[in-house]
Amino acid sequence: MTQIVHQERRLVPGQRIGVLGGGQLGSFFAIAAKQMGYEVAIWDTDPLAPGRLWADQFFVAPFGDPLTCQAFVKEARAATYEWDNIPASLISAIESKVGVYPGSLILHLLQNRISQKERLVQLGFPVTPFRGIKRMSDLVPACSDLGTPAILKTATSGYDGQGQWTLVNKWAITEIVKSFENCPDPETGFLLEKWVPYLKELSVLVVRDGAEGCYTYPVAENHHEQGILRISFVPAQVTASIAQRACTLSRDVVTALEGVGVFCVELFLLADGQLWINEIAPRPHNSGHYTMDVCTVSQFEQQVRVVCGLPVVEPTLFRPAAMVNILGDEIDLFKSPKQMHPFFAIPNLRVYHYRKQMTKRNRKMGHITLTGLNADDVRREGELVLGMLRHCSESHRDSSLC
Ligand code: AIR
Repeated sequence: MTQIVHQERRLVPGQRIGVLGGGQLGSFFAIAAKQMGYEVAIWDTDPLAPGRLWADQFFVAPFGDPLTCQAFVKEARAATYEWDNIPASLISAIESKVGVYPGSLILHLLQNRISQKERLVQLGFPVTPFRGIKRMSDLVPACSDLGTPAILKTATSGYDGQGQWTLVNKWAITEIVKSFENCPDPETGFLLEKWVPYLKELSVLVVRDGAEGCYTYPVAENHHEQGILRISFVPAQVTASIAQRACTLSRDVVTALEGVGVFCVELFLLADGQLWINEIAPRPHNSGHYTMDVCTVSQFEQQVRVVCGLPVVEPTLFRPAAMVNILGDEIDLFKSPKQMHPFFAIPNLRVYHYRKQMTKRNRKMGHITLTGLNADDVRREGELVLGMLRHCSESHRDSSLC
């Protein structure tokens, strides 16, 4: 795959930016872009994708549809994407006409977990021990080699905990081998990762314009449930030296990969203070939503700036924040005034409703941000609100059954 580098990117308000993907990340991008005077064309495969509500123009077609691709590049003066699974070949085709940030080469590299890890190792960055699994018959030897527990992830496509299995023992491995005897995608295969007894999961947003500008956001501390981000705190409760090392490592890796755009580097902090890279996403990230509430410039505005060739800037955090995801039918609480009021009565709380038409178990339907002056208080309040969300939706579920 080759990538044409478009040196000149200087979009002015009134011109249109193309976005591949119209989920919550594409929607927040569109809101930031429109606030800055730009127009936005969104392309999604789902006619009900929330991005349709914010876009000036909305294309619905499978990614790769040649006619839509033609129409898209006619409209857009530059483009970006909000989902790692957009085919890199489509980004490459768009790139032959207009600049896309991040480009097709880095997307191609990062969207396959095996090639991503191999490249990081080649560049000398610390990663979790792993094996690429091309055939299911490779799994048993790889498990004995790495040891269990281990996590099996599809090499491509999985996100938000989908396409991941925890292998705890031999029995689980045999079950997996059986269920994948007809491996759905033998071409791309799986990544097997040793389970790391980490202390904390951290993430750092990096914005890089490809020239001099490269900045990191403060480190976020993330707590997952079933592979899905549940709650995130900023700044992370780590020492200043760990925070600094996390930011330097994240900036270094995006620079080494020559990334241009907004990236999120997910890290594991081990008990001995080591930091290992878990995964890099070539886009804004769920753990960076706090930037819309407590930073001088949000992750989405920085993405607009990179795409339009405007200066990217060093972000400043005004206040600590906690971010709680609203998952699955928890969003139903926001259909009833009685259920919603207690949340809106909390003065330092904001609700973001993604307006997804279909509720699915564990689907990200919205999020809540809490802000305050004291990091410990915000952390406590974040946990309380998460408890409230869980408790109220359980009662709501029970009462709807009656
Ligand atoms: N997303 C992208 N990578 C990971 C995530 N969570 C965001 C993007 C994408 C949306 O989640 O905004 O469009 C897809 O969410 P869903 O609920 O439709 O699967």
